[in-house]
Amino acid sequence: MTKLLPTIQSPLQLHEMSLEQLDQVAAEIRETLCNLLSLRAAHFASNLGVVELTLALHSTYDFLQDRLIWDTGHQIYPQKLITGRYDEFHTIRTKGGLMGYPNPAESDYDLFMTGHAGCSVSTAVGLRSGDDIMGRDNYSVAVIGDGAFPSGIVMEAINNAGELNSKMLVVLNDNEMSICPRVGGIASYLDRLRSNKFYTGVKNEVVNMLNKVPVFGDPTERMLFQIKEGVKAGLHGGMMFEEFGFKYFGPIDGHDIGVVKKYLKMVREIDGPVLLHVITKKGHGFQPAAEDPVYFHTPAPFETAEDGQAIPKSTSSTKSYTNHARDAIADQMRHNERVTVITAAMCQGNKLEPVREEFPDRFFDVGICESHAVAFAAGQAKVGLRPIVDIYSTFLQRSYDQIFQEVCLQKLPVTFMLDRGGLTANDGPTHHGTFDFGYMRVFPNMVVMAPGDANDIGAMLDFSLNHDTACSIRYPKTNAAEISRELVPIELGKSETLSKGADGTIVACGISLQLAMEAAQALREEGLDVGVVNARFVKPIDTEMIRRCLENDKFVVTVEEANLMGGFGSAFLEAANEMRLSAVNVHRIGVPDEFVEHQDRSEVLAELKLDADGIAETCRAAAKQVKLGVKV
Ligand SMILES: Cc1ncc(C[n+]2csc(CCOP(=O)(O)OP(=O)(O)O)c2C)c(N)n1
Repeated sequence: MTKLLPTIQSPLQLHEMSLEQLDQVAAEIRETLCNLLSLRAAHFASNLGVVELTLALHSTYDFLQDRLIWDTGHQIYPQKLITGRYDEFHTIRTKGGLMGYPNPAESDYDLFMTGHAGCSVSTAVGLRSGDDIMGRDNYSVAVIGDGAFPSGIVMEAINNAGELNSKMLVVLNDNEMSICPRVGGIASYLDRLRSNKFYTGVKNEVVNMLNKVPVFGDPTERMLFQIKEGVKAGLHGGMMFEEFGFKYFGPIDGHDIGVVKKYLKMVREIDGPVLLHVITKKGHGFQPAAEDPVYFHTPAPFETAEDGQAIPKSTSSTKSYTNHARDAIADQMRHNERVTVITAAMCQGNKLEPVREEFPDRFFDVGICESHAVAFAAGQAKVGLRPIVDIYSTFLQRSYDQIFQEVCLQKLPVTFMLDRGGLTANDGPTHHGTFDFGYMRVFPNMVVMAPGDANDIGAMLDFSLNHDTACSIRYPKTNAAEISRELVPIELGKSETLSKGADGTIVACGISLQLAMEAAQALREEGLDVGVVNARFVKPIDTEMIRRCLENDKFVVTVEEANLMGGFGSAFLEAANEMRLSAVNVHRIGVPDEFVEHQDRSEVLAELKLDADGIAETCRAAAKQVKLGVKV
């Protein structure tokens, strides 16, 4: 059979296709996803789950006129494949290749660059409002998963859309999963909508009615009748949405392109906001992913055995920072009953499953609700607990005001374990955790730390849980080195000097420590004597160490996997200025004031001169500037 997918340059071609042809395209998309994504870590199960939904949307509407926002953005792959990016698809998540999230620079079909969950409905309401003001007669669609749906901002958007009576559609893609099984009251409500016989009856009634109407060229009168009946039927289910001014339809089978298309055609005729509840299955069409969607959210590269099982190609034997953090948390919970741990839907990413099993009463998955997670932790801290918010650095940005008001302003001892701090590589700009030094250190009552190696992480957690204000401990996604040395205990605002150098010092903050040591070793072999300091604290910063460096060293290089603006190096310069010490020979390496593209970790470190070679190169240049006679 001739393949159709490679011939699709524009989704408008889908409008001309029969349901059989659309089903064929769906199968080809699924095959393409399975072939490529087994070779490379990428979002897998979510994309397999929205193949038919994507085709139904793009074959019914024209999203160069209409507007489509995919919530979170990780399920954008089928859209990429049908919007002129099929030939480049093999480059996805590689340097210079397609991004693993929507990217307006790649295609006009990707409206916003997203990767954080929860904002699609707000954006769609805004698009609708803007298009209304501009006098455009188009349609605004948000597709949001049941995991993202409980995010507070979704409620804010629904509230607003109801009041504006926006002519728009929210497609609720209900696959019963966030990354882990979804949690909370809204999840239970959706379960009831899915399973209640009455609603199913209503659904069938509507489907039967719709089945009488041909997909193409419906006579207007029949369509109007159908809408009226549909609205009536909708009133019986989804009351919660109806109360907010939405018309609710569903649940419908999101893998049946014909059914979804019929509903899409129908709801477009309705004035005011509509919620279409679509049931899909994560991993649909690839058995191992359908059976274990948690693992297959972003699986490591795998091979498919003859019996259909997926076998990971390699596993790392070195323990990651995430695992060290998890073990340190569990250890603290074993010894202190006041310690709790809170995750915002990232139990799997933070490897917290064993903690969830061992301490079910002190483990809280609050869903994709970061603001709530932080305010909730503040409440627990107020009454005497020692909560740990275990969260990705980039997602904590969603709770900035709660860190300020609920935690710091109240001087509450909440511990923030910031995972994925630093450059997260192939995910790209939406996921790099490089802003946290800057955004955390500005708040009074906040201590900011970064472990230099695996040993530091447990010690820092122990320090934090015995400290009387909030503390943030940030560490990267990577494996954790164990630097052999006599361990110096963590002391507030004190760095650790690993080696002294007659010429200069590299002050490394966090993950860069190991690379700084490699750079120093290489430089020593060239005759440049450079010492290495493990900064440990961004705040309070070690002013004694800074004074010592600036008074004795010919140059200092600060290194951090964080934005230079507001980061550790900035804090270093501020402290120097406070002490009225000259910092002209201080050189900072970190992330410049721009968004960093997706690429492999080694590539991004090299690009930003954050690898051992880059650190050494900066030291040589610094030495040359102070005329240390080094060949550069
Ligand atoms: C603000 C935010 N918090 C956490 C995440 C991590 N995350 C990525 S996908 C996902 C689950 C999303 O579930 P759902 O909305 O149901 O979408 P599906 O995977 O089913 O497509 C989570 C928690 C994120 N992307 N953004």
